[in-house]
Amino acid sequence: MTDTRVGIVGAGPAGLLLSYLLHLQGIDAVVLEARSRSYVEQRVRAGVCEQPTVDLLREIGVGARMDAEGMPHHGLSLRFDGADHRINLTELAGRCITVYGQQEIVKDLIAAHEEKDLPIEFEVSDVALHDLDGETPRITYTDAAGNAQELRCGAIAGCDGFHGISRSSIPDGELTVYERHYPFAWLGILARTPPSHEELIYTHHERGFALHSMRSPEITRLYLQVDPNDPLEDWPDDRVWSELQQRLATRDGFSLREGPVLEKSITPMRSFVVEPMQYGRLFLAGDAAHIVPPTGAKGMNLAVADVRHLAHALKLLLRDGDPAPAAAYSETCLSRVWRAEHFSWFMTSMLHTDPDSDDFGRRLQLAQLRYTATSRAAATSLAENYAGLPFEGR
Ligand code: RFL
Ligand code: PHB
Repeated sequence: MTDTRVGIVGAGPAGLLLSYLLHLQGIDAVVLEARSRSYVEQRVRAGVCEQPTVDLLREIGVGARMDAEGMPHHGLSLRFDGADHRINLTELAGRCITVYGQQEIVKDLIAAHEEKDLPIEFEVSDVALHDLDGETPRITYTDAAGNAQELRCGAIAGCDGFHGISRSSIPDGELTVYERHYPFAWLGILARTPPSHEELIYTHHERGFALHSMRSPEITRLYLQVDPNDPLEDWPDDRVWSELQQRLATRDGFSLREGPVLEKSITPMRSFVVEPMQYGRLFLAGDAAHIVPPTGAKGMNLAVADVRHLAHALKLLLRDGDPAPAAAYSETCLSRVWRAEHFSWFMTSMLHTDPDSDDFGRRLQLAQLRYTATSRAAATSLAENYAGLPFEGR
């Protein structure tokens, strides 16, 4: 049996950042991760960091590589009716986004742990949570060497993503689930070719949504709306490129660069929130508590906002004996979560082609797109949400 103040399940952005923030506040934590270090460092996911995320990473001293290699973008394009309509984020919202891969943030946080000798255990299994409603909850697990282990904690953070065990360790009847499924999925590719445009392009097309993004001056990231039942084998590279070419075409002859496909996967889209995000001394953060469809680029950014609150609340609970911020954790997080849920649903509904919609619905989408592109008020609303609303409180 080992003692730690906080046991953290999951070494994604939520778990790693929480552990580091706790360390900076003098609170011991141990991170337990089911996968290997190389797996979590290679997993291709988010690309867009909103301004408050960038500011926080800088403030805590893990932003050096992001500042050197990340790409600040001051605008984005909405592409519809065969033309681009630029939203100037910096002018409208006074802040911008930085394109920097989630796995690069994960690498930077793991390196920061290594430098300070902070514990992360990779390749653990059989993780189970116990005594959540008492003051010393426990985590049992099998370590990478196959030995049974037990961690006695002051609090547990469930940062183990949508498919983790933390949320389902909460007794039946304690949580309310709010969710919505969409009749489409995203097929994402990473291609070895320079981006074809200097900014992100969110495209609404009758054949379906498409997104042009990037990871570096040499690597392009592209997404296509596909049927959620499509097997990946139905999408050989030449079909992906042909579809991207058709959807991204403009009246003035946009040219999409093609190149070798380095990674390809299909992600279903859903909106999901549990309330409350805590039970006893277990606190859920990030995808373990909520999922947004990726169209608003909010999932990782929400995980960052959650753990920023959680680190502060746990410091007060465990170091200063003040239980109030921990008791209010869920309520504090949920107002930002629901704002992001709404924004992500809004972007998704405006930009995708809904197979269950009708001509009336399609006209409404175009009316919304044209309004967003031409009204400063509507564009400002998109810009301030997309670039990230300020963290409120602490
Ligand atoms: P993660 O990243 O899923 O990490 C959870 C970790 O927990 C581990 N785990 C366990 N460990 C121990 N025991 C168990 N029983 C465990 N079960 C699971 C897992 O191995 C994993 O390492 O959750 P976290 O930290 O909450 O982070 C959330 C983000 O990963 C997610 O919200 C974003 O990737 C969403 N997202 C985007 N977010 C943005 O902010 N901006 C974007 O541009 C953006 N683009 C995206 C996205 C997600 C996408 N996909 C693939 C879902 C684009 C895509 C295509
Ligand atoms: C990405 O670059 O992976 C990306 C960009 C914007 C999104 C989602 C994902 O909305």
